[in-house]
Amino acid sequence: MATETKTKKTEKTNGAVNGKAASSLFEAFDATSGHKLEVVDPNGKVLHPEWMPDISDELLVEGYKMMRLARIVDLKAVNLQRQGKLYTLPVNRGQEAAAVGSAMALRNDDWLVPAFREIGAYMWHGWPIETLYKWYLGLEAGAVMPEGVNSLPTSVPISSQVPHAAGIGHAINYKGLDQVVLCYFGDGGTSEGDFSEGLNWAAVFNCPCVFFCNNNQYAISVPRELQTKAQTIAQKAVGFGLPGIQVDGNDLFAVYRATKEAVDYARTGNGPVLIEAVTYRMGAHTTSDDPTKYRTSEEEKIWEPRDPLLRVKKYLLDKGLWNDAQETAWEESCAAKVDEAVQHVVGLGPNPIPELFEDQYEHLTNSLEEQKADLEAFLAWQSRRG
Ligand SMILES: Cc1ncc(C[n+]2csc(CCOP(=O)(O)OP(=O)(O)O)c2C)c(N)n1
Repeated sequence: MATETKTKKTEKTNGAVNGKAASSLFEAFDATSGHKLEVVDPNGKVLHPEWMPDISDELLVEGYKMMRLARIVDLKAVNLQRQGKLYTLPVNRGQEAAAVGSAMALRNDDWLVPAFREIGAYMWHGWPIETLYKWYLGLEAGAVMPEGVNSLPTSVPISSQVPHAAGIGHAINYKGLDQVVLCYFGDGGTSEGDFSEGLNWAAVFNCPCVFFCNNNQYAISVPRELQTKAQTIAQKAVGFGLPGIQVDGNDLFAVYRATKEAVDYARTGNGPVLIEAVTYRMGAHTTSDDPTKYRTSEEEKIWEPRDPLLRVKKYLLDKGLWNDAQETAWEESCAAKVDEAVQHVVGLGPNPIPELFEDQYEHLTNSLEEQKADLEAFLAWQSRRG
């Protein structure tokens, strides 16, 4: 049964894998062309109307509102961490267009496979704010999706989620469904074996996966130039035999256009696509990192005016789709929502010890039993010491 499905799919889509069914977008921005898809400039002016996505004003405003909410959730989390109320967390500032613009291209029943820096994508796809903060607090509940939200939890081991995404795509094919998987990872993630294994599997078995690389210029302190000798990350698609496209990751319009096209391409049986979103991690890698050790303030200043929120806001203001009073009202309502979630979550305290261990296997392995006993002994010693 499985082999039959696989054979049919491969026959049906061989042409597409060889590029014949690639849409004009993937042809114009072929991964080897050196072209990057940009639609709107940092001042909110349309640079390339020919690539403007088919997007309603309402959807655009919703996208902007989600980006703004994501920024507020992120800043609040960093503040709380600085007060010792949350643990180490990854900072999202600067990557809101990449996260929201890509998730906007999904259907509700599609699958989201996040890395750890996509607050806007999580929320767009249905993760409650509370769940995000639970995860930042190290609670097991922060990794449990509510009923009906098709998403894996946050993945901290770099790129380990990529083969999972390929596996979900394979299951979708096997079941004859028409869902798509959107899987995120960073530029550093593309150096991992899991990245290659996942993309290769998805390509060979024609899985409906969109692989989305947030190229935010650094993997902790390692700059993109030391990560790979490839000219672009999008180029890596060529070796796997699938379309690859580089987009301005700070441009909501470009990200949405490319992801929507990739999602449609994957959904209609053509197999995976690799998108490289060129963006910038404006904050630190995590709250325990000090970026002044490896990058300059001059570089940070170059990226400041390219803030992804500014560009959509300017576009919306110019078109009369948004105004300052709406901005203030939205910010206030976001702050209230975030405060409510925080009040609920921060009072919950740290994970109880058994929960850290009990969801892994039906019966704890000897090694986990030992780890649990060690942790209990350590905590007992710590509390005796005061
Ligand atoms: C398999 C694995 N190796 C190392 C780490 C430690 N680590 C955490 S984040 C990170 C850098 C990731 O960089 P990138 O993939 O570019 O994503 P970004 O953090 O920039 O979003 C590393 C090496 C890890 N979490 N998992």
